[in-house]
Amino acid sequence: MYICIPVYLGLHSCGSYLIFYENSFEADFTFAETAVADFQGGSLRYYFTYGSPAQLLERYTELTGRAFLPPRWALGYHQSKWGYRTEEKVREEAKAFQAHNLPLSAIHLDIDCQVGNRAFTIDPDRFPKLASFTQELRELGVQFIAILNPGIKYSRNSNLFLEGQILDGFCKLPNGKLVVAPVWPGWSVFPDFTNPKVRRWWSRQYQYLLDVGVAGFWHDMNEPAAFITSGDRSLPKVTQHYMEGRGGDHREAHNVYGLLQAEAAYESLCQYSADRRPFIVSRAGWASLQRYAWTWTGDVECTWAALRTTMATVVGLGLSGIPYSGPDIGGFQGNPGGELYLRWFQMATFFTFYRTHSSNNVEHRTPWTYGEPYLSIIRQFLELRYQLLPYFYTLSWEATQKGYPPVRPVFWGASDEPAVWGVEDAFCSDRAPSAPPV
Ligand code: MIG
Repeated sequence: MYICIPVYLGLHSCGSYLIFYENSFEADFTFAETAVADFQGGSLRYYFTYGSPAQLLERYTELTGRAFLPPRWALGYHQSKWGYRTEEKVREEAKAFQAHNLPLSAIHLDIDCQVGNRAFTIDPDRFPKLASFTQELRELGVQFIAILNPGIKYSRNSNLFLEGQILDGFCKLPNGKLVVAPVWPGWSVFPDFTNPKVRRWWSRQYQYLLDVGVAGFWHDMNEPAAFITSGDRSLPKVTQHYMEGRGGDHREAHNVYGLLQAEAAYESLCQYSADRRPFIVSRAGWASLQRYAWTWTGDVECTWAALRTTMATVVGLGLSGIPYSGPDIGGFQGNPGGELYLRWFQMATFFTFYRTHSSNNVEHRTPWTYGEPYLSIIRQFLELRYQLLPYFYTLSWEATQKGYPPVRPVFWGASDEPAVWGVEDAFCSDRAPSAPPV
C-alpha cells in the first residue's frame, strides 16, 4: 500500500469505537486477544471515541479535517493511460468518446507528456499549443489533468534543481550530502516537504500550468518511491527532515511526505483561483489527506481477486476519512479481457473516483476496446453514473459536512449486527438495509 493511516474501527455488540494514533512512524498492529500497536518511535498520543460508525467518522474528521467539495466534473468519468504522448493522440481519444456517444469529463496525462519525465514539464514539441488545446478539450467538456512526481532531476541543467539548492530545500543525509536516488528523470533529489519554505516554493510551480488551462494534478511516486532493487524502495531511514523546525528523520517523515506535497498543491490551487475548486489526486498520504486530495488504489493487478480487494480498500479508505478514491478500472498491469473489464467498470460506477487507467505495455484500454456486448453495457453504466451525479454531489457535500464516506460498508446502518461485520464483497452508498436474518 501507498497510504498508511493509523486508525482502526472496532465493531462490538455493545457499541463500536474508533482509535486514531497521532504518530507517523512505522508501526506493527496485531489483533488477537488484545490489540497491540507498536510504533518504532514518537510519542504515545491517541484518540478514542465510541458510537455508531456515522458518529465515529464525524468525530474522526472533526479532528483530522474534512474533504473539500470537488469540482462537479470530477465526479464524472476519467480516461487515463500511461501512453498518451502527443496532443493529436489525446484529441483522437476525446473525439472517439464523442463518436461512440460516451460521456467523458477528464483525460489524465502520464509521464509520457513530459520532457525526460521531469515534474512540471510538458513537451512543447508534442504539445505545441497547450493553452488552445486545453481550451478545445474544455469545449468538449473534457478537463486536462497532468501527472507529476516529487523527485527533481539531479542536474545543473534543471532550473528546479538550482532553485531548490539555493533554498537548501532538498533532503540530506546526516553527513550533509544530498540524498540522490534513481527515479523516472534519472538520478533525482527530493524536496523536503516538511519545510514550509519548500512547500511555498513547490506551490509556485503549478502556476504556469494553471495558466495554460491544466485543470488538476496527479501526484505519483510520492511515498516517495525510488528504483532500488534491494531494501527499501524509498529514501534511507536516516534521511534528515526539517519537520516544521524541530528536526527529524525519514522514519517519521515517510508517511507524511506525500500528504505535505498535497498540502502545497492544494494551497497553490486555492490561491490561484478562489472560485475554482482544486482537483488533486495523490498516491501517498496519511491521516487528513482528505483535506487536500483524492487518491486511487495504485498499481493493482488485472485479476478477479484484485477486483474483489478493491472493494474492501475503497470502503477502508472511506472509513479512514478519505471519501474520494477508486481503482484503475480493469487493473493496471495486464489485459483484463472483456468480462473482467466490464465488471470492474460496473463496480466503479458507484465509487467516487471513476477512472480507467492502465500501464504502458498493455493493450490500449477504453470502453470500446472489447467491442459488443461490452460497449453497450458500459455505455448504460456511464449514462447511469451521469444521471446519478446529483446524488454523488449530495454525498460529497455530506462528506464535507460530516465526514461520512460516500461508499459505505454494509454494517454502516447496522453496526450491532455481527452477521454483517465481515462482509467485504458488498458496499452501499446510503443507509444499509436492515440486517439480514442470521
Ligand atoms: O513506476 O507514471 O501508479 O499509475 O501510470 C511506475 C507511470 C510509475 C505508477 C503509477 C501509475 C503510472 C506509472 N507510475
